[in-house]
Amino acid sequence: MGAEPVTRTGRGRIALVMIDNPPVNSLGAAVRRALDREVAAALDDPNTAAIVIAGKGRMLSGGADIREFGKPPPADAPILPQVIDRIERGTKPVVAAIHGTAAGGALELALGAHYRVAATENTRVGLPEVTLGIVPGAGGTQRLPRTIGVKPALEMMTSGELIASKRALALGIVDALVEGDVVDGAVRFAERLVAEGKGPRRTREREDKLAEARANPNLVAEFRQQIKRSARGQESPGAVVDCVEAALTKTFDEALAFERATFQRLVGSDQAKALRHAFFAEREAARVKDLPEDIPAAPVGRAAVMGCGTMGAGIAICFANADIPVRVLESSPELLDKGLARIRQTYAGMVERKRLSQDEMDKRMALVAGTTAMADIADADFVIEAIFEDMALKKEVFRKLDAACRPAAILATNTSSLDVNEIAAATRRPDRVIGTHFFSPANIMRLVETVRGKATSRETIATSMALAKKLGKVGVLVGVCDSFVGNRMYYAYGRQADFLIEEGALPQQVDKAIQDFGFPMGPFATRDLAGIDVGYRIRQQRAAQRKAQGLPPDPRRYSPIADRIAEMGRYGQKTGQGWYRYEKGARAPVPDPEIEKLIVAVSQEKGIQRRPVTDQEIIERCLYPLVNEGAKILEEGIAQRASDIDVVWLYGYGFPRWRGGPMFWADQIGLAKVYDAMCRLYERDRDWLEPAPLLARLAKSGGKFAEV
Ligand code: T1G
Repeated sequence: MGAEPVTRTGRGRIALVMIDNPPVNSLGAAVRRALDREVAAALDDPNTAAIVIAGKGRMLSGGADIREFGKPPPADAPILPQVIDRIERGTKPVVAAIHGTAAGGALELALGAHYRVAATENTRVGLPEVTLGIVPGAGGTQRLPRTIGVKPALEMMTSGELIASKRALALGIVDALVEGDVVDGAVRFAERLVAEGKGPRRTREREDKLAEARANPNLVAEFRQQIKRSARGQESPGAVVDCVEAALTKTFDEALAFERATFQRLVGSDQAKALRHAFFAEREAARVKDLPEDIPAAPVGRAAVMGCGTMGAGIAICFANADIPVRVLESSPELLDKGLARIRQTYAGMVERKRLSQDEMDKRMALVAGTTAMADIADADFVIEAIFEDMALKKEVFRKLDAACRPAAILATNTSSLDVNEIAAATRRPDRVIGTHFFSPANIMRLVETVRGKATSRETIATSMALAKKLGKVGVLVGVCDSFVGNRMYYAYGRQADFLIEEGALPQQVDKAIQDFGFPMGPFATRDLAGIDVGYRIRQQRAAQRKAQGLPPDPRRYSPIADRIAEMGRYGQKTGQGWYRYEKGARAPVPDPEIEKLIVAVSQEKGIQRRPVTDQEIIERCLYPLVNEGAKILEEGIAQRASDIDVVWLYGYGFPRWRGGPMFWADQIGLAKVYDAMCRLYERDRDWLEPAPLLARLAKSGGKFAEV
């Protein structure tokens, strides 16, 4: 924090009140106290005709200080609503100067000002509180609808989206855009107000924008139904609707009190704690424990992707989206053309859906080149191999890349499970070999598991982690083991789903229980989406590898159902049927009696007496072994911290964010309960279910994964 978190200087008769609290000018107690003091002084100063409030550095402000939540507010600092109330009630016009980000309390502060100007470029405003499990707590649910209307305000606040300044102008959030320095622009705007004798325009008094919703009482009710589905169990979106409804039915001050009470109720809720955990966990994951902050990340000016199939094309798109020239290398002109067409189609689809302009598509496509000649990628700084999941093939390719690429180039493999150390050993630069495991579709999913090999250097790690951030990804550093973190845990979860349907459940019951828990999809629908043949091929490969090594077949419990479905040619959505049936052109899974018959037949073959299975048993049988595997991963040092495992599951598998991630969720349940359940499962089924020693220790000591 600067010496003074808020300063006041004079620009003629305009008082400039500047927030200076790096890195994001968060509105913590010291800032609120100083802001209140300086605004009061400016209002009292007879030489001041108007006030501009602005932020130093990168942005106006990232909002309230999230780290203060859950702690009693300091008595000697006003709460944000009090500061905003002083601004709004003031007798002199106040102009908020918005640049960079104005999020949450920052936008609420700006809405309490009488006018708002924003920098044209690189500016985003929004009320993302709902993503933290709360509602705007400083008047946002009352002032935003009064500024832009109820429907747009509901959409902004229940999505938590940040919008660019041009859209903010169109909606009416800001009164003017400023090309140059936003503070100068705001001062000029304030001077004009004074010259024109324009006084304060108090948002609390603006009722015109509420008229439409008042005339259409169904609007709020319909919106509440609409977001109930998308919220998937998260409470805060519905709470936002309640606060906006109060704007229509109560006086401003009564509704403000309702909003504050709602904020106070939610800020201490389990969902808000979990969402705050997720917010900080994502940022913590970028920190590598044994990597000093000063290890330089090498710039990545030119990239190359080896293989332009589904994954390779998706990865190439990530580079183009980040404005990094990328050359894709394929083994034949036909495959290259197919791969480039895949990239072009992806962008064309975005243009069609108005997610991207044609100009932007052309710009990004111009960054993508294709070749079949290895020599053409010799100048790349960072090369990602995304070819077939076969160790021999990968080692051969890495030998060639090692020979072709400049010595400083980093060679990364997109393998989802294979041993990065073995791949690195095929080169003369193992220190510059790393895993960058993207999740499919690579241009959509934000997670990248960055897999450090034994020989991977700290510079290579720093460069790869920085690249993930540059690509807009969430990079999580993991160690080498079979399937790293996400898929290794997913395997433990998927096995239990298979066994549950042998014992009495059906795919649709398991999927519904998992969806009701908050996942976007259950395991069976997910397999149909990914393609059953993918898992089938990997299982066949592993069985063949065991045989080739002279090992006996894997003795652990195994369900043949998935293999049989694959052998029926039912690969899932891509063939119109898999675990479910799909009507032509539709993606909604329809339970298929054929599959139920197959499942019952396997239960009989195995001599399993089918029985009713409860949803609670499904959750425990699928998710506790997932947590148990996470505990083993943590203990083996494959993940740096429990919260990293949470980040993998939040961004790679859609674990409900308002539950914080599997390890946070288990801590909330209590590890003794999870451990006892694992002991019972292990007692009955043995198999992979032996409780992890770390889980046992923490359960007995009353500890949490978060403390490891
Ligand atoms: N409070 C505390 N710390 C924050 C913070 C905040 N609001 N925002 C960021 N940080 C920390 C972050 O943890 C990181 O710390 C560093 O600042 C840089 O962040 C009353 C109640 C503003 C768009 O939800 O979206 O207002 O890791 O890496 O990429 O109704 O931060 O360096 O130790 O993300 O440039 C609502 C949250 C709060 C916005 C900047 N506000 N922040 O992104 O930097 S609730 C938000 C962001 C509220 C009111 C309610 C982003 C950013 P460290 P960063 P960035």
